[in-house]
Amino acid sequence: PAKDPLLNICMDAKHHKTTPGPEGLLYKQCAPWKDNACCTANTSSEIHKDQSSLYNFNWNHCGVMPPKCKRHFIQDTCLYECSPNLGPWIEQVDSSWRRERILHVPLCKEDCEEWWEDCKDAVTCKDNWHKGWNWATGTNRCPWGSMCRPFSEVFPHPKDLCEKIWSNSFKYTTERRGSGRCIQMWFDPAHGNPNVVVAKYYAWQKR
Ligand code: FOL
Repeated sequence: PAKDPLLNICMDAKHHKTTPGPEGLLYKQCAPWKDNACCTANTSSEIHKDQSSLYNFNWNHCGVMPPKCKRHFIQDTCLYECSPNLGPWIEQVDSSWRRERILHVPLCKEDCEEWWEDCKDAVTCKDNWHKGWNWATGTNRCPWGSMCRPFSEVFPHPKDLCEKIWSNSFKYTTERRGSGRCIQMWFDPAHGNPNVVVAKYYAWQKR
C-alpha cells in the first residue's frame, strides 16, 4: 500500500528536521518523542531554557511564570517541535519565519483544562503570543498600552487559552485522553505514542 503523505512527517518550519527519526536522547519533557522525533536533541534542550535561542521568547514578560504553569508551555513546545503526528493539520503559510504551521489540532480536553488550571494565576499582557510584541530589546516585551493581567482574565475559559495563544494551532475539544480522537501533549512513552492512531484516524477522515 502507498504511504499516506499526511502521516509521519515534519512541518517545514524554523527548527524542524526534514524527516522524523530516532534521536536517542531528548531532553527531559521532550523525552517521550525520542524514538521518532521532528526535533533534534539540541532543540529539545533549548526548549527548557528561560531565555531559549529558538524564538528568543520570554515566558516571564509579566514577572516570573510559576513552574507549574511553565511546564505546560515546555510540553506544548515539545509537541510543536518534536511531534511527527501533526500532518493532518499542517497548512502552508506566508510568514517570515516558517513556511508551514499547524491549524486546529484537536487537543484532548484534559490537556487543555490542566494547562489552564495550572496557569490561571500566572500573568500576561496578550492573548495571542505569536504577534504584536515589542522586540526592541531582542526578546519579547509587552507592547505599549497593554496591561499585565492574570491568565484567568485574559483567557476566561480553557478554550480561550488553548485556541488563542498560538493563533488557533489548537482546537479545544471534549474528546478524552486515550480516545484516539484527540492529540495529547502529555503521554507516557511506555505505552507508545498515543498520537500515532489519532493522526491515522484524521488522515483517513480527510479523504
Ligand atoms: N506552539 C504551538 N502549539 N503552535 C505554534 O505555532 C507555536 N509557535 C511557537 C511556539 N510554540 C508553538 C513559536 N512562537 C514570534 C513569536 C512567537 C513564536 C514565534 C515567533 C515572533 O517573532 N512574533 C513577531 C511577529 C513575527 C512575524 O509574524 O513575522 C511579533 O510581532 O511578535
